[in-house]
Amino acid sequence: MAYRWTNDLTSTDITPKSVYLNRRQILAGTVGLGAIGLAGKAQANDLDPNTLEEITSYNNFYEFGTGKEDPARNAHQLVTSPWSITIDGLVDNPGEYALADLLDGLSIEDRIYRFRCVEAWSMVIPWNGVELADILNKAGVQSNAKYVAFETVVQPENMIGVQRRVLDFPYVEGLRLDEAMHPLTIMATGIYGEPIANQNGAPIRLVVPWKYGFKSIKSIVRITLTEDEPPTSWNKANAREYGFYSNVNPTVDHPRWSQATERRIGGGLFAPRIDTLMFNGYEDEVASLYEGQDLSVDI
Ligand SMILES: Nc1nc2c(c(=O)[nH]1)N[C@H]1C(S)=C(S)[C@@H](COP(=O)(O)O)O[C@H]1N2
Ligand SMILES: [Mo]
Repeated sequence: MAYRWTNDLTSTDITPKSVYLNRRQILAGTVGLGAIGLAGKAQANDLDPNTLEEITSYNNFYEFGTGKEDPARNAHQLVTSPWSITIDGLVDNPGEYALADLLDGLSIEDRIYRFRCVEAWSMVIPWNGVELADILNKAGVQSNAKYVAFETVVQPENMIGVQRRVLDFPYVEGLRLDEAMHPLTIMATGIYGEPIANQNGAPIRLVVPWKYGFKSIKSIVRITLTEDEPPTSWNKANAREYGFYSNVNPTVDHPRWSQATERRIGGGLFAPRIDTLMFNGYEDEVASLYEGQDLSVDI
């Protein structure tokens, strides 16, 4: 089956080919440094997808260890079938939904998104998934719901990081309802047309492309609609460093490092850092969600 990747950005956001700097060409040595004036100039933050090998071998999934290579080594232990998601709280149709029933009738879309970790590395990932809004609409969101809370599965016998208590598990995350209903917010079930690898959050994980990667919670087993802002794992671990919103923002530094630039995985040892974009490049689509908020306060 041929995949046609739909671009998430409007045409004005797409870097013209003439100024486009392809890191694979640089790696292959087919673009001379002099010709492109590389010295001292940040590389364009383009949408050239990472390879599946890169996407599945450099991960954060603390349930399987804190090292970047630990999830690829350990996540085969994750049991992903059968899988169900409990949807509860302020919904009309609460219950435990088998994954296939939840996805039934929903369209699986292809979305190439930038993915920016708060640690200042990034990738471009071609996801397959459904809009979270479609799932929430199936459950029927009640009018008093204001937030959505998410929870990752805990399989202590299969998860070395849970055994070692490297974080307070289950991993939990949350979004404001308008963020959750935004069309860019997806529940991913695949990458490159393949079922999502265990280390990337099989069988289904959240992807919120304008927020730091830790908001994109993996291997979800519970979704709860709430009236109050739900607790989130990294905020519980260190509230000073990780806020509830965690929108990608090059002008608000992490207390211990700059967020102005990032290292694109796969660029090679000498690749220049690239500029981090406001809302990770999705400003036109999502800035209106935060009108009237001070984003240096609501971190
Ligand atoms: N359950 C769970 N979800 C998680 C994490 C985690 O440790 N546990 N790590 C987060 C962080 S910090 C990042 S950057 C992304 C990494 O996603 P990837 O490994 O698919 O690139 O997953 C996020 N979701
Ligand atoms: Mo991250």
